Formats: sequence, C-alpha cells, structure tokens
Amino acid sequence: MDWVLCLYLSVSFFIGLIILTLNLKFRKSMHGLQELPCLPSLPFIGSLLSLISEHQPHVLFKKLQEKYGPIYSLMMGSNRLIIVNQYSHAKEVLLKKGKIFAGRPRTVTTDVLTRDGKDIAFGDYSATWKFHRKIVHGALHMFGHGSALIEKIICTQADLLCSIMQEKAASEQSADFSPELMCVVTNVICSLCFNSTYSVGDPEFESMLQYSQGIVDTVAKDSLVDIFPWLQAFPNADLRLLKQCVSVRDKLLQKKYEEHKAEYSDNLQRDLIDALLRAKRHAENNNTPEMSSESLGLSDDHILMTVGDIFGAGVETTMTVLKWAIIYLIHNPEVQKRIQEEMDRKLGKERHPLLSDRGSLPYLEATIREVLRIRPVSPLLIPHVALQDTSIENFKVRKGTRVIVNLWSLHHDENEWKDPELFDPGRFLNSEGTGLINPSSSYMPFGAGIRVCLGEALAKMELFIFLSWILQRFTLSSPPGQPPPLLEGRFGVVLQPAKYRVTVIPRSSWMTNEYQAC
Ligand code: STR
Repeated sequence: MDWVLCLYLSVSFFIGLIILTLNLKFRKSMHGLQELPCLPSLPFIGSLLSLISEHQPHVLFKKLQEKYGPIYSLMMGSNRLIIVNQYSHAKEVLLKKGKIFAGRPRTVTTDVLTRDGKDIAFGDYSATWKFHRKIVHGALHMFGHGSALIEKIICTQADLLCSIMQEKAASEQSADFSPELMCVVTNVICSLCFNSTYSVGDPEFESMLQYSQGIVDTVAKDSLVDIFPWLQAFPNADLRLLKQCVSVRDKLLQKKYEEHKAEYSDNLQRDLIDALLRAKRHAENNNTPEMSSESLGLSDDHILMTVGDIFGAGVETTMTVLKWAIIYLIHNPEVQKRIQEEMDRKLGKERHPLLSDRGSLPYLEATIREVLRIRPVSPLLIPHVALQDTSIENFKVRKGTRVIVNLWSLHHDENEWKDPELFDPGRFLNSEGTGLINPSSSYMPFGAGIRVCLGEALAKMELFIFLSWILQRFTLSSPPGQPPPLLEGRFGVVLQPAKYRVTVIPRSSWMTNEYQAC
C-alpha cells in the first residue's frame, strides 16, 4: 500500500504547488497594479472643492492633467470617478475592454427620463439592452445606409429649410434659425420613427421644442441631485422641470405608439415603431424561454424609451452640430468660399447635391469632420461603469467605478493635433487637397466600441445634405455691424452654442429653379 500513499502524496503535492503558483501569480497581477493619482477628497462631499472653477467640466478636466497626468480619479460624493484624457486609455476603455466597461451609472435624472434605465443610451449593459440595440440597429439600417428613402426624406427637408432661408434673404432680415433647424431635423427623425412630419408653428411641434430644451437643460449634467440622490427629498426646481417635460414627451410618444399598435399588420413596415412592434410580436410568438419578450424585457416601456432616445438623440445632436457648423462657417468665410467652389466645379450650378456626391466633395467632408473635432457634441460622452475589477494601463480599477472619457481632451490634445484650437478643415486632407486622411487616431466624435453612437451613419448623411444644400444657394454671415457668434459652448448633455443671428445672402450664380425630387 506504500506506493499508493506515495502516489497520493506526490499528486497532492503537485496539485498544491500548481494552486499556490496560480494564486501567487493572480495576487501578483493585482498587486502589480498602481493606484491612480487622485484629487484631494473630503468625507461626504468628495472632491467637490477641487472642482469649483470658472471653467466648464470638460475644459477643467483637461486642465487638471497638468497636475495629475492624463488619467486620474476623483470622488463625486461617495462615487469614485476616473477621468481619461488620452487616446491610448480611451481605446482600452471603449475598445479593448469594451464589455468590461459597458455599464452605465444610475442617476436620479436619467432614471426619470428613461423609466429607470429602460432605454439604450443610459440603460445598463444586459441581455435586454443587447437585444434592443440589435433591433434598433437593424431598423435604422433598413431605412439608412444607401437607402433612397432616407435620401428623399432628408432632401425634402433641406429644400424646406432653403425656402425659409430664401424668404428671410428676400426680406433682408437676419434670423436665428434654431426653430427652423430643429423643425427639419425633427422631421427627418419623425419620418423615420412615426412616418409623419411637422411644420413650424404646429402646436405639437412647439411643445416638442419646449420639452426638448427643458430636458437638455436638466438631465445628466452631474447636477447635485445626481451626486447626492437624497437631495430629491427637498424641493428642486430643475427636477420638477425635468419631470414636467418628460411627462409631456411621454404623452406624445404614447399617443404615437397607440396609433401604431392599432394599425399594426405583419406585412406593414413603415417606420421604426413598426419595426420594434414586429420584433416584439416575433419574440412573443417564439416559445423558447430565453427568447421570450418578457425574458428579454421587450415591454411597452422599453419600446417607448427606446423611441424617446432615438428621437432625442437624433434631434438634439444633429441640430447642435449644424449650429456649430454655421458658426464656424461665419467665422471662416474662406472655408465657405472653398466649399462653394468645390461644389460649383464638381456638380455644376443646376443640380442639387446627392448622397452619392459625398466622395467627390472632400473639402466639405473635411469641414464636417473638423466641426465635429473642435466642438464635439458630447465632450464627456456618457459615463461608463466598470462591471468587474479591472485595470487601465497598470492602474487598478475597482468594480463599480465610473469612467469618463474626456473627448474634449482627445480632440484638443497638443501632441496629436497641430494648433488644436485652430479651425482648419485642411488637416483632414492630403497634401494635394484631393482626398481625405485620418491625421490622428485621437478622434472619435461618435464614441467607439459596443456603445458607439447608433445614429452615426444617419447623422453624417444629414450633415452632408443640409450643409451642401445651404452652401450651394447661400453665403452666411453675421448681421452687419454685429460681432460673429460666440465660440464658447454651454456644457450639458450636449455642448450647445449660444444663440446667434445669421444673414443669408443668395448666391447669384445659383439658378433658383424648382426643386426636383432626388
Ligand atoms: C435629449 C433630449 C431628449 O428629449 C431626450 C434625450 C435622450 C437621448 C439623449 C439626448 C436627450 C441627448 C443626447 C444624447 C442622447 C443619447 C445619446 C446622445 C445624450 C437627453 C449623446 O450621447 C450625445
């Protein structure tokens, strides 16, 4: 029996040795990691005192790099936050470890907006979330990419915008075009989501204008109530406004949803709601438990919140970029001139630009890219959350830590961009000015990884069509005697420019022939 005992002892010894080595290795890998530099923090209020500043958050976080390096942490109340300011770290968070960092924090304001995270943008990472994203992606794809339908929808709205501009030009009035821009951008999304459109002045549209601004002003701004949730118990004007706006929005969404449900038919797919309803019915008819609509959470609430997201994201973001683009065009008349010359040369003077012209108008494309670089719509993206203990470079990141990718820092990084504060579309062109290039990887206006913007393709189509149509017919400037619009934005869930007025001057070379459907 001795040999049995001997064998037993040696096997146990080797197994023990293996376990010990693995354990040591694991502990070493955790121990090898460093703690991140951290802003001073006090109990209860965290690092709030170090964050009091005249600068807006994205600018302040960029500045704090000088003292703490490109990645550092701070405390917001009791939550640890990591700020990432450099491309290599952003890449690790969004791409290399995208799934680990795919979580979203729950905050009071986003919970009000999204019925406790039942949407895509602010919803936490889960099977339901993945399923939603997949069907919305599919539906957008169906109406998007190269589809003649979407092109027609956008061109019709571009024509409407140009007619309004023409009227203003004829009466020689300068105007704030925000309501008109909002109207045409809303109509594109409305056509996609609800198969309907509005005109400026329509009461439903006017209420939309109001509630959207109310939501943008109050949601996800790291307001105090998001840092200290117990503040909800006290009267709070912002939270009250948000709740009012959300309730107006929800009534409108509910109405559209009920209309679609009543008209639903399996072989009718007019818009996004039809596509979502169809996916829901499909899941309901599918009997496997893991595919049922309940287990995937495809409730009416989820569908409504998803549509609310697409609606809000589609309108606020595109409208904001268009406003920034017009501001930079006013500041840089030579850029307008070069875009117009490029269009005159490539398209002639009697044909409207089409999506298929994108490849032949590189200077316009470069200008759009530069606008998205210099004034990213979402300078801090939406915060991510680490779903398990992990690391960034050799820094420890504990499960539950919030991570903010400071896109502003990436887009204004002096090591990546020459004169980052300078508006220069040429940086996106080759030396002959004939083709587009990627001058730096430190550029991600739509985010990256599994939470990358769902509307990227749609946004690019809209920006191209709207700007090319406007610039083919008009030259934009500030009203005579007035300074050009401010370049400083107002930080919030989107980086909004201040209000400004524009004078539109018709281009004499443009034939005002009737719009021919594209
Ligand atoms: C705008 C206002 C509104 O009515 C609804 C929403 C929900 C989706 C939000 C959107 C907002 C602002 C821009 C967001 C978008 C989701 C993705 C997008 C935050 C608050 C960006 O990441 C820029």
